Amino acid sequence: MHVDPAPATYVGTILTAVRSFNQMRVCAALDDADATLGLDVTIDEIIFPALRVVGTFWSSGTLDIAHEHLLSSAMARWVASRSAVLPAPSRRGTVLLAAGPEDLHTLALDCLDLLLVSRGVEVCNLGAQTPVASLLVAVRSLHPTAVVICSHTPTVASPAVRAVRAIADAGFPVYFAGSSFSSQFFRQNSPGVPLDGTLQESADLITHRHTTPPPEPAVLPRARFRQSVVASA
Ligand code: B12
Repeated sequence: MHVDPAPATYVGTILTAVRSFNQMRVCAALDDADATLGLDVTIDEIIFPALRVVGTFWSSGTLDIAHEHLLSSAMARWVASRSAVLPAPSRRGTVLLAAGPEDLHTLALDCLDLLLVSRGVEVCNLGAQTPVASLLVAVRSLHPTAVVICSHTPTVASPAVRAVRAIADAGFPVYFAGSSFSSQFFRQNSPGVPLDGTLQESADLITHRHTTPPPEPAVLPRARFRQSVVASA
């Protein structure tokens, strides 16, 4: 009997690969997980937990920063290669993604990008360290149906909070994600909607609230089609 490995087994495989600096093995484990468990599960139950474990081991000194860099770049490479094989967007509405003005943490944003594109959504991803003024330039040109600001560094949370406020003031729906936005004071006094759930939930919510499916192809009932062909003959 064939039993597919559980997500935790893949996380274990990835951590072993990270310890031995084997980037190819990280990507191979992600390919295998994607093929057996699907993209949403691979991101929420394998990529995110692996990042959390490596982040914790790095801060406690159990792993070196080099291990974290190896995992980050392997994951970035895998996400980019997975994005490259997705079909063109089919839904109406563009979603704008950006990291906070001083934030280098882009991986979660890139994972959300991948999940949105896999649902047929058009995404414009500005990536790391997007200044507030530049964010506004993009917003005014693109007219996105929603904007997501992501920040994971509490020490640089203030500029990220300013980015959220600026988007709301410009009149666009704005969401925020990441540990920089965990302050209750910010949440109670600021516009914007938190994305606290899984990435799959966030991608579903944004897709359904802020984009629309492609129009149905016009279908002519068969009998009427035949009549119109006969009449025109
Ligand atoms: C990878 C990484 C890096 C990489 C980033 C590479 C890249 N391209 O993204 C690099 C090396 C650049 C980096 C740098 C730094 N990092 Co760093 N990093 C991480 C790590 C390991 C993963 C970050 C990540 O992607 N998290 C995503 C998920 C795993 O985070 P989560 O909080 O569990 O997410 C939940 C929710 O917040 C939500 N969510 C989170 N993000 C998102 C995004 C979206 C779009 C959605 C919808 C939902 C969502 O979903 C989850 C719940 O299901 C984390 C560890 C961690 N636990 O996050 C540290 C971490 C965030 N980094 C940390 C630190 C301190 C730094 C540095 C300051 C280190 C330094 N001294 O230079 C710098 C900051 C640089 C800067 N100005 O931004 C600390 C932050 C400490 C804190 N909270 O107080 C952490 C927590 C590590 C730690 N344990 O100490 N980092």
